[in-house]
This record gives sequence, structure tokens and C-alpha cells, in this order.
Amino acid sequence: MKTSIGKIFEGKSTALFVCAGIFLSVLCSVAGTSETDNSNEKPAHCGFHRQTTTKGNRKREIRDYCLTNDHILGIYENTVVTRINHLKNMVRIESGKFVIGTNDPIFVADGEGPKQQIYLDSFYMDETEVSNGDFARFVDATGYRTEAEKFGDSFVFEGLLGENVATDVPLVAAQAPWWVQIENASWHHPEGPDSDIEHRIDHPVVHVSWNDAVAYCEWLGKRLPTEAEWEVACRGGLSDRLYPWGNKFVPNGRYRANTWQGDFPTNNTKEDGYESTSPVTEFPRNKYGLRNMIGNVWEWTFDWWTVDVGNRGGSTNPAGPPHGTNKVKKGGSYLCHESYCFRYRCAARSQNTPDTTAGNLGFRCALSGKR
Ligand SMILES: [Ca+2]
Ligand SMILES: [Ca+2]
Repeated sequence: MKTSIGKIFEGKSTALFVCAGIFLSVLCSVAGTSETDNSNEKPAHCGFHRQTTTKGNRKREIRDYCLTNDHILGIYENTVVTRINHLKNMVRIESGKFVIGTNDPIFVADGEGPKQQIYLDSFYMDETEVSNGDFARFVDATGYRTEAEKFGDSFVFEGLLGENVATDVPLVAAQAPWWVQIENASWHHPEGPDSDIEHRIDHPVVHVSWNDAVAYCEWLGKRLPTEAEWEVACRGGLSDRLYPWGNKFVPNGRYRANTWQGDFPTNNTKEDGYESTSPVTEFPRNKYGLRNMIGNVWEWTFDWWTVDVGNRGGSTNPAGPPHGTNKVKKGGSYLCHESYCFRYRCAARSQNTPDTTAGNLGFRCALSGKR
């Protein structure tokens, strides 16, 4: 059976990576990336930065820092967040205790709850989803071929296809008839061979499998975030809120994420401005400085899927169960509507086999803070 959408489908064999393992990753990074690692450089200027902010009745004091190349974004709920210039477009989230999950699950069967208190070591998180431009640089440097390209097809939302294409393609599943299997759809031909990414170079890369995502992150010396890291990053220092910014989805009439408005799957009113993907830099940052943690595209995480909270690796740096069939994805996508896929919440979760690819599934990378 072909690689496909959701747990109702079988997986395919694991692909060989162009850059597998830390050693090769380093070699590939040296050979193929223009990223500059200034971690051994002396501080650009050393001083101390103090800033006091008042929010409501709460007074927050930014700690003193000796600034190197980093720029302090702020401190939220006792979590220090800094922009790391030598780790381009990443933020550092300091170690601490966090609460993930919810005691008010929307989808109980997904294992959204109960809430858990966990401890995480410090880590870095990409500010945005990986873009087509980012992925193109990886492919140019390594010659990497994605699993969708090797398999010869991927899955596209029917509403994004031209009429001629849509009438000729087989449906994937009765449960989700809006997904169609398109020959030669891939990251650079998102709706099939007649489409391209010329005007979407800053949109998130899609049609990438979990295996493809791992290969990309390793090329940069990074890795996928664990589910716990992803959820902590999504919450942006807020406690027990649905979204990265609070509980109201459209505060002050301003959209903060790319989902589906109207009637799914027949009428997308695009009130947020986008029918399909949006640029990875669109929509406001959360308090950690991260964009599109919910919506735009689903994001792969490191963890194997289980609904059993007791089997997700404990309370210290949990990284999921040791084995599994599907990988956890988080955040929902531009196709999610409250009536159908109300999973554009930080606690929400879903799953796909590691070789699944689709037009609404992407990723971002993370990196351990202890290096
Ligand atoms: Ca939208
Ligand atoms: Ca996203």
C-alpha cells in the first residue's frame, strides 16, 4: 500500500539518508552549508543589560546578562528566551519545569491529557517552520532526494488541484476523501508536476517525511524537537492556554495563525488571508519569538506515538516511547477547521507513519542547549 495519510495506512521501508549520523552530519555541514558557527568567537561586546517591565500588577525583571552575540528577547514566566545569532533564526529556551497536556481534552482518544509537570534541559528551537528556500539549499548541497520523490507520489488536498487533475486521480480514503494521491507531487511540485514553488520560496516545505525532516536537521547539526519541547515552545510561557497567545482564537479581530475559515472541505473563506500555506514569517510571534507553532503546516516531532501518558519517557526530558509505528505531529495546518480538525492547539497531537508525506505536513528543527 502506498504511503498515506494517518494511521489507517501502512508504512514503507525506511530511506537511506544522504547525511546520516553525527559524523556525517558534521561533514555535510562543513561541505554544504553557508551557516557560520561563531560559538568559539569572543563576545562582540561584554556588558550587562537590565530591563524592567511591568505587565498588569506583575513586575518582571530581566536578569543581568553579559551579552555576546546574543540578543535578549525577554523573560516570560521565569523562562529566559534569547536570540542566538550564531545559531541563525533559533531561540534558546532555558531549562526548567513546565506543564504540558490538558485536563480538558477535546480529543480524549488522542491522549491530550492529563496535564503533566515535566523538566526540560535548555534547548534551541527554530523560529519558523523550515521553508522551501531552506530545503532547496539542503538539496543543492547534498543532492538529497525525498521519499515522495523516490516513491513517485504524494498526497494533496483536492481543493488545491486544477479541475482536470482532480477528476482523474483516485481517492485515498473514504474517511478523508479530500486527499488525492498525485503522481510526482513533491516538495518542489506541491500540487504535481505542473506546479512549482517559484512564488512560495518563503513558504514551509511540504511533502517531506519524518525521515526527510531528520536528514535535513542532521545536515545542520540539529535534530527534531521532542513532543514535549515542541509543546513547551508552542505555549510560549503561558499556562494552560489553548493557543500560543491565549484562549481567544482571533483576539481583537486579528488572525494569528493560518487555519481554515468557512465550511470544510468545500468553502474556504480565507479570512486569515491564505487558502493554502503562508510564508513562514507571516503571523505574529509568540512570547518565545516563535511563529506558526499552530496552523500553516503540521510539524513532525521526534517521538513515537502513544496515547498512554505513562509511556512517554517520564517527567525528565521525555522523548516518547522507545518503539512505535507512527510519529507524533503537532500544531494542525491550513486545512484544520474547528468543525473537523480542532487540533490547532498546543496540547493537541496527531500521528503519521515516518514515511508519510502530504501537502500540509512540514517541520522545524531543534538543538540541545547542552553542547
Ligand atoms: Ca487559511
Ligand atoms: Ca505549524
